[in-house]
Amino acid sequence: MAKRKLSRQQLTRIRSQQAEKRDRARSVKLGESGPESGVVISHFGQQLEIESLETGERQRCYARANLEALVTGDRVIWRSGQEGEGVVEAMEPRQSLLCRPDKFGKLKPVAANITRIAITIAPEPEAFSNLIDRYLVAAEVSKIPACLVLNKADLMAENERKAELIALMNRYEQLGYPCLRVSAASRSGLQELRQALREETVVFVGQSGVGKSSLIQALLPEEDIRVGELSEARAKGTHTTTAARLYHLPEGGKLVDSPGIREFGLWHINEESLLDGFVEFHGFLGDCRFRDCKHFIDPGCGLSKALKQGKIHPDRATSYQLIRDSLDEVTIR
Ligand SMILES: Nc1nc2c(ncn2[C@@H]2O[C@H](COP(=O)(O)OP(=O)(O)O)[C@@H](O)[C@H]2O)c(=O)[nH]1
Ligand SMILES: [Mg+2]
Ligand SMILES: [Zn+2]
Repeated sequence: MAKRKLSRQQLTRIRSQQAEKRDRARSVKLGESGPESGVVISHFGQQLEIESLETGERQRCYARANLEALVTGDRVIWRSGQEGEGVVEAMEPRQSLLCRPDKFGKLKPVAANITRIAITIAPEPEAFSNLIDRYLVAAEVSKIPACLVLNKADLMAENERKAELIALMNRYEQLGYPCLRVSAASRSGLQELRQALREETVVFVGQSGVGKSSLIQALLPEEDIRVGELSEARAKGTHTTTAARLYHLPEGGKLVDSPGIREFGLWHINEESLLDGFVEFHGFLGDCRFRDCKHFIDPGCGLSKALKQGKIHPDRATSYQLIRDSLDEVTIR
């Protein structure tokens, strides 16, 4: 059979059909690229900023409607797309979840997969062990390991409570909470702090004025963190909902920050879970005479006995009772 000769017209048509197919294939690749692993950096209303764990590329995406509310730090499966048209398909199981109440008192998740809560204290404003214990209870209840960061170490030399503060840090160290001494101002201890955070996803919590913003700024020199501003207080007053944001620490590790997270505290605690936060009490609970013992008050209390024997520190016993008495005020039911 003679080779069929194509007319010029036919050739043109075939060529354009092929080009069309190629274009379509390319656009399919762009619009429907394969699923990737990602992490939620932050969110803006309905949209999420996703970072690819494979390429580091960031894109604003929508989440499939059937997903539960995603928060900063969530690991996701997503597909990139044209700008703003990427889609989050699924959420990976969470290792941990930090929650706080919204303005209606309803608990809302604010950050996922946090691995370390850095409770920040300073020589001034004065560090009350009662407040530290509140943060510790909240951390234990969330099942997130805590550590203590004593900032403003440069003010220690002339501080009249220096010995007290050192003893306090030692006590927490003995309870198993790593303690670091740093100064955002003189930059002492910062390298140790960076080192300690290299494998972590950390949040800094603590009372206003201890230097959280200053520390975060020191850890993230490229970012513009507002230091010395009453951003927390202002956020509280106006119910500003500043979404948490995930930052990469230059030497490894991640940091999640928002005014709401810094206030993270004792929200969802009942008497039973309060005991979770006092790790050294656990071994003595079996010694209480009554199953529903009101610890340190009821006769035959195992914790009272341990206190008398010096196995529980008096400050922790006092702290436990103070928090228990205040639970009705702070618990959001
Ligand atoms: N002396 C000293 N002052 C500090 C240090 N870190 C922070 N400050 C100061 O403490 C104040 C509160 O700091 P800020 O970072 O805003 O605290 P935040 O409320 O915990 O975020 C500011 O005036 C800071 O300049 C430090 O290491 N040493
Ligand atoms: Mg601040
Ligand atoms: Zn008891």
